Amino acid sequence: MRCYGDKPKSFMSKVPGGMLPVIELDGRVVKESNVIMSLLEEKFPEHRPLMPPKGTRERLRAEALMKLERQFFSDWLGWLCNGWDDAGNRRKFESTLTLVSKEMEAVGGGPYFMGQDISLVDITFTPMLERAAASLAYYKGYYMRGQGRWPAIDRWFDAMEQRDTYMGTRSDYYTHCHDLPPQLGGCEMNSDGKAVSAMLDGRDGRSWHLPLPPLNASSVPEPYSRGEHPDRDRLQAAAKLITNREAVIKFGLRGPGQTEPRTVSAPLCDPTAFPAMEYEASMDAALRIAAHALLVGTDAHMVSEHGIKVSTAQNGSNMSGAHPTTPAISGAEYMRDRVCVPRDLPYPAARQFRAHMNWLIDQMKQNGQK
Ligand SMILES: N[C@@H](CCC(=O)N[C@@H](CS)C(=O)NCC(=O)O)C(=O)O
Repeated sequence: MRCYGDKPKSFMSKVPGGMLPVIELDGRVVKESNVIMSLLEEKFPEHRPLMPPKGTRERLRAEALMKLERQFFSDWLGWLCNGWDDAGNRRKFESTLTLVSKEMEAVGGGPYFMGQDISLVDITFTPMLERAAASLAYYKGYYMRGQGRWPAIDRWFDAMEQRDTYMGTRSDYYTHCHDLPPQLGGCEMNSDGKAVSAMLDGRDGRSWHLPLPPLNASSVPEPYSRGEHPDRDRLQAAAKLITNREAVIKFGLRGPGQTEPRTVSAPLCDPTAFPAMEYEASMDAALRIAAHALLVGTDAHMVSEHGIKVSTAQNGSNMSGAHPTTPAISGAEYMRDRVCVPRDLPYPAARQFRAHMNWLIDQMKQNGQK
């Protein structure tokens, strides 16, 4: 599996299968995530243990919960990746989710599987629960969170999302829904998924456009229990854009650089894409307008007429039929669709960035019509 391009030779020589995660500890290369977690637990005992001591009832329960995670994984994919027997696969998934939820409630005082404190059980479940919530909303129009049906699952997510360590690794629904199919070999959309996927992809004409609706723990389709701070989120997006100016321009210019439709296993992550640097001046001018709007607002009178003119001055005469549009527009679209959470920005800031890219695109299109 090489969904995201070739890995360096130095890595492949140690991990011939090319799979992640992997660690090298005391000269030993360890590849399975559950083995990695146990090894770290064993090698670095100077912290609160994340597993109960061997031979205790709690330990047996933790081990049984690890097996339940495998069942959850299998029933989640059994529904997500199959187009047949939608109702049956959904029932199977729901009955396992109910078991998971009951286990979260089993030890009083929750919110975690083993009670008050996070453990390896939570860490094992985290990637699967997070991806299940995202992918089932997108492909099946099905909300696991925030519906009142599994309050223990909601409490678990809320508790996890108060942890900075978790938020440093957590993706948003959009990112997951586009990185899962290359890994899984495809996901199956049912008729309920169509409207939700349009919302999550910003294709509904509203969800990625200004003014953005408020973001909170009961937001649909993507709840966000920490809420948002729009001013700070916009500032964060602007800071990232400005401090990475050169790399961002080059990345955006991959948009007009794609002269042919490309067949890559992960369309949003094309390791062989190349930038059309001849349009650098336009892309730079366009992104300056976006940075300005993120910092001070989008009021029409604040938008620099000059900037818009520069950003749209170059026409795509060097571009083939694949993108018969202004290069800076194609660049802004390319970037809008590829902002990755959390690699590039946290979700609330990424959302602001995507919406400001759409606003910028509208400004450039309107200028083209004048
Ligand atoms: N059993 C492994 C799963 C390994 C695995 O499937 N890794 C995927 C990412 S989740 C991978 O490395 N894919 C390689 C690629 O896409 O290039 C574990 O849990 O550690």
